[in-house]
Amino acid sequence: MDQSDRYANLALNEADLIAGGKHVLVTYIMKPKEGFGNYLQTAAHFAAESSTGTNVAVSTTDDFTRGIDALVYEIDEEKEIMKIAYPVELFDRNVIDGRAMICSFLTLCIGNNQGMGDVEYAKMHDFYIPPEFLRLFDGPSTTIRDMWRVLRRPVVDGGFIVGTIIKPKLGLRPQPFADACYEFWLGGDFIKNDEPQGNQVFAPLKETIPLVADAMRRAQDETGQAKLFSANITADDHYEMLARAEFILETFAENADHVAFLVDGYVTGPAAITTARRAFPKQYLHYHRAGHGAVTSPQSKRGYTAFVLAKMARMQGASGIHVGTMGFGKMEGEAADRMIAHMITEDSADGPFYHQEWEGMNPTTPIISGGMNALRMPGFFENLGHSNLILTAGGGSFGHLDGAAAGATSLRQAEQCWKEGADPIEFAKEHKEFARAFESFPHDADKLYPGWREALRINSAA
Ligand code: CAP
Ligand code: MG
Repeated sequence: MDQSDRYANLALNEADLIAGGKHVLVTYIMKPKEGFGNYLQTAAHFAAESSTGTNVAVSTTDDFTRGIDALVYEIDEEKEIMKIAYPVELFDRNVIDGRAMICSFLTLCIGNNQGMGDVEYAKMHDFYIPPEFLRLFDGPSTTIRDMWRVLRRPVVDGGFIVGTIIKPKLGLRPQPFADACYEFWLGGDFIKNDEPQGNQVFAPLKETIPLVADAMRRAQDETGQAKLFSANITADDHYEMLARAEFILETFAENADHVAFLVDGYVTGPAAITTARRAFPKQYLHYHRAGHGAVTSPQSKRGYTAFVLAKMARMQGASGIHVGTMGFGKMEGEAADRMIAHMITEDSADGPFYHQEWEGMNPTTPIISGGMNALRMPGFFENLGHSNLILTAGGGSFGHLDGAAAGATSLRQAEQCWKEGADPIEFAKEHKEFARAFESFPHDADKLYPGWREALRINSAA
């Protein structure tokens, strides 16, 4: 059935829709399946399935219903671009407080339409939320400023938070785990649980956490600096998340404000993020995104992009979210991914298709992770243009020849090197830990800084 007379209106103008403030706008890259309708017909069917319709007309539809149809307002068949305007009335609101929810946005805009028989593929690349609707999302309640305050840094441009992930990913018993924390904290600021670490039988949470809290106290005494820990509270069950979080806060006691909660938000979904956001509004909420590549990878023609994931995370209230390493680390990504970081930190930012005004919603920190070490950081900062972020380097810290504390120091020096605009090889001559990073990660050193061996006299010293 051709529904394009009802679910498409190509006369609508994007600027007018934005000025009107009554529609959520979404851009997809969509390809119809061969043998079905033409591009506009498939697009219209897509809009119908994503809002008020189905594949046939139903007798219960009335004029009000038709007033809240999603409408295809722009197509570019050549580029496979399809843009749809969704009236905000379509989206579900909480009974308890009238607020909006990301799961409803997902259910409609990237829900059933992902399995339609006449669609070859469709992937969401960008969306725009009108300010009056955006206001109804929680947004972050704590930000990197709260971490900077704990670290006793300036609350504006407080800079680089040097972090790690305790490695190995799994297989440390409580004491070795806490020992690894202590060692890193002698040089670094922030430790996160690796995402699968929770309450395994060989490392029960109720044994591990008290040892980590003790390691934090000892490292703080030793260094005279505040330390931070991002504790994984991810679970299927809302009550389990609360139980873990409460135990952790109670155990860290006087250091409870040094604790962030890590929630794996892609595998658990918006409900788990919101549980943490609403139950513990004073804790920094660390959104880890394991699994997201299944839908966000550039290889995937369905789902949504990493940009979309990050923008949704800010709306949900993530204090920080992993944004990849923009081509400088081990995970998929490219330099242009800095757009993701800008969209979640700025108050007014351009996405690939839409400009978004956040109207004061708190920012979300870009968390940089995945195969990073001191040698890769100067280029990374140069590409991004600032260093107000959290870096977690597992291999880059625990893989340093002189241990995790030296690894952490080498990362801090990498920021200094970039800030001073220094030549990394020259800088290494004056900074031991940074220099030892060259020897620790020689493949990276060869690739990024050819000639380093001679310049740092590595061979001649041997
Ligand atoms: C990094 C990490 C993170 C990835 C996830 C890992 O460890 O802990 O989970 O960064 O990717 O297990 O790989 P390394 P992303 O520092 O040792 O690489 O941040 O892109 O979501
Ligand atoms: Mg990990």
